Amino acid sequence: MQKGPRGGKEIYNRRRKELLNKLQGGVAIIPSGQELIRNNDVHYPFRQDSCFYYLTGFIEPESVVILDPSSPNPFTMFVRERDPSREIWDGFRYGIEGAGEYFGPNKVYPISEFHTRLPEIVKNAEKIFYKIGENKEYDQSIFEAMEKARRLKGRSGIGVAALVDVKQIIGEMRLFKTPEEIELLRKATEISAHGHIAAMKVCKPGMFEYEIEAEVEREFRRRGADRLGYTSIVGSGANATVLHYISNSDKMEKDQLLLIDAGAEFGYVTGDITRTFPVNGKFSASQKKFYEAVLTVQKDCINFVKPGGKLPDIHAHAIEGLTDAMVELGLLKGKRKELIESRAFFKYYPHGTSHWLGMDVHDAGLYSLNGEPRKLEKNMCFTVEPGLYVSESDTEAPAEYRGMGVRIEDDVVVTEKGCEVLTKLAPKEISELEGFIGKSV
Ligand SMILES: [Mn+2]
Repeated sequence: MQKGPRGGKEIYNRRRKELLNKLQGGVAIIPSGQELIRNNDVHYPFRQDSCFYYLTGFIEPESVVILDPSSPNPFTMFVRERDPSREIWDGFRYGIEGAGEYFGPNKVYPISEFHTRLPEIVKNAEKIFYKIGENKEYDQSIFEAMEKARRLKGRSGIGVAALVDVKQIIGEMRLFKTPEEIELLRKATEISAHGHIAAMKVCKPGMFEYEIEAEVEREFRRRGADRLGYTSIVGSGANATVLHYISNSDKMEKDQLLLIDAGAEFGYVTGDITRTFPVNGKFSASQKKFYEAVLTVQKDCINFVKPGGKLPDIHAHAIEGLTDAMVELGLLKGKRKELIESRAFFKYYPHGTSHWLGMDVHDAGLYSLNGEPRKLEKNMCFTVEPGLYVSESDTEAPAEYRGMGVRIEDDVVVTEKGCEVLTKLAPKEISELEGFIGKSV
């Protein structure tokens, strides 16, 4: 086993230094992710909390990081102690010594001492940087420690410290990707694209959605993905119109479209790709018309990405294009402007066009600054994912489009003049798709 944080200590050291500079007058308390019981003595697979990982590269649960810029020991870790009997079952732990040796803290304590040491940690802080609501036990300890610190100040009249959401501050750091983060994103999105290609190749009428799901995820793992970035959506026919369809349990019929929204996580960053294609490998005339409308809009939106642009402008662009398509396809009647003002388009395009992407599929970072949508800057990473969905029961829609759902999603990173499409390996042109589908041998 390779010891220490992935990519070496330096990356995490740099991130902590940057955060420490933003914590003047305060102390940050950042707990690890929590192990969750699924049933009885079985846990859900553990994945480290993204902010905690971002600052440490440490992947064990039951840990806390303290960052205190006013202390001679600005970086403290609380971790699990080594436990040979538990390690037989659960595997290696770094313990106090290992965490100290490999992760670079100034001080390390056993996690069992966290609650008793906390009042001392927060005693002089004017601000506590913490994320409330993720762990009730820590919430309680921190409130109690803050109250205790106030009481220790006697009749001074000084109130409790201010509580600041540390995730917002770390989120702003995470929003701007460094070269090594972009490299990881390239890898995660490349693996993700290969998963989609693998699915296209084996797809045949009569297969079940879960077989496609298995194929996508097999390819992810085969190529070294750590896990999924989110639960895979594999929806054929009208299931594609259910935005978060994850049961993936139906049999796929020859005249249906199949929508796959799946992304691989690699090195704690994830891809997020959606592709839609005909189960039998050949677009029918109506499928083609419907699909091409979304594809044209999607490509236009990508061309629209550049520094200084804004996500709401890209979304507005998608809405305009898709509303025109809705009229063209006979889904709506009227003028573009009115259909947008009345939000009539929302019936067929009920979601946003983009979200930040990174360690989390819906990544951290503010969308607005001072009440205004923020400008795109170099090294921001996000998705472009317009779609069009017609409910099966929509008797107002032309019969040929009922139960049809198409979404096309790519991941982009903003460059000097435009953007790099990280997911370009995943086919989306009709001719390309038709060349791949069902061509496994
Ligand atoms: Mn997405």
